[in-house]
Amino acid sequence: MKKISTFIFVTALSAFWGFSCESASDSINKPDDSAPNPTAGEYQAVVAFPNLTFDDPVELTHASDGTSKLYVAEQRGVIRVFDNATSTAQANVFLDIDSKVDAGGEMGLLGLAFHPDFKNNGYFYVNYTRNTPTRQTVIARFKVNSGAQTADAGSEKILLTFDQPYTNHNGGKLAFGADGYLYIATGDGGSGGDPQNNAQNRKNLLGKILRINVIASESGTYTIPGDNPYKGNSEGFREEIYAYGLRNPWRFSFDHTNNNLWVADVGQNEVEEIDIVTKGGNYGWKIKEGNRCFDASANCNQANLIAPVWAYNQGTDGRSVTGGVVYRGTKLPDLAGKYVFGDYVSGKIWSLKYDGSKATESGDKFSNVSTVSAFGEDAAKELYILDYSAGKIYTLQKK
Ligand SMILES: [Ca+2]
Ligand SMILES: [Ca+2]
Repeated sequence: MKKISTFIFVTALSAFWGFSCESASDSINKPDDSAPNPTAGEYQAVVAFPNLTFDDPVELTHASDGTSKLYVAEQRGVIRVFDNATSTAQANVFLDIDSKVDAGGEMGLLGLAFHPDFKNNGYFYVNYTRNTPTRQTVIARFKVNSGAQTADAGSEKILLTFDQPYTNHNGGKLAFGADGYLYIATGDGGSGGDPQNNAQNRKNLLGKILRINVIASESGTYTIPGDNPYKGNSEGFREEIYAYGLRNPWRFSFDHTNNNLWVADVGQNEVEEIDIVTKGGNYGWKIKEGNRCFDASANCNQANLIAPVWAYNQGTDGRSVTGGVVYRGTKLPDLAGKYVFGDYVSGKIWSLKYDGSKATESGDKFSNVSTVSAFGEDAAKELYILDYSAGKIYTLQKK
């Protein structure tokens, strides 16, 4: 077991960050059609599966296949599967690619997404940092064995690879949108301050949200969706790009009700931010960090940059945002339509209301979860919180 130091993870995830330069919020966000202004409540985090402990969990998801199974991705390169019940006694190994994954700091198995038709085709997709060659991100597809209890580690089809100039800022989340396309978060390549200016450079895949159309056949390839913003461009921009100007998008999710794409982008020296990402959008890094110019002495042309819907300064609230989900479950009606997220360093959890252009704090109170690495959902859209260091999965209860 390759235990990864929390310190390294924190340092890497939250390396540096900035704040000032007020800019008008972009108006292209779709209005939220959630329930009207739910009241604030008080919630406590409780361990959802007392008998289960995971090794550096970074993702929890399900396969939309009519079963009650949940899957947790462990950073070392293992996916475990278990029955979604409080009393579940064990989580079996579903896929083990530990031997090809370089896990440490922010590298490792970082994303897992099941094909929307997984029930019939058995395909799922992962994002991992491989060890040969070193510092290379891999987006790959695997297939379940018959019976669907385990995956076939030999079934790998690599869709896409790209080099990582530095070990940190690898993004890593994968998810299918309601459009059926696979969305992929990438970091700016790493180091601090994006020295290669990758996030603003549309000729590479770093510091982006990518969107591809996976081919669910034996070939395991992908095509570019017809309305990707740079499809067919003559400027040499990568056609996989959906949006750009991101530093280290650490977890994104879609609002099930209106498909808004919520992205948490980890700050550099001062500001953590939440974005609602739209096609072709430029989210500012490294011209801006959050709402302020990152390096005011450098060019800070904010034309066409989309401001975050919400941001917070580094300090007591934390210094490394972890993106969450817009709650659409039924057990906690007071949270309906609110975006629940956290900070890895402080363990603080918040909820935001969104009016279509701007998010505001809901006023809900939550107990902290230390080292919150990700939020997940089950088939009923109930919410889970992953504690990286303790390896525990939490859910929320109203006090
Ligand atoms: Ca990197
Ligand atoms: Ca930004």
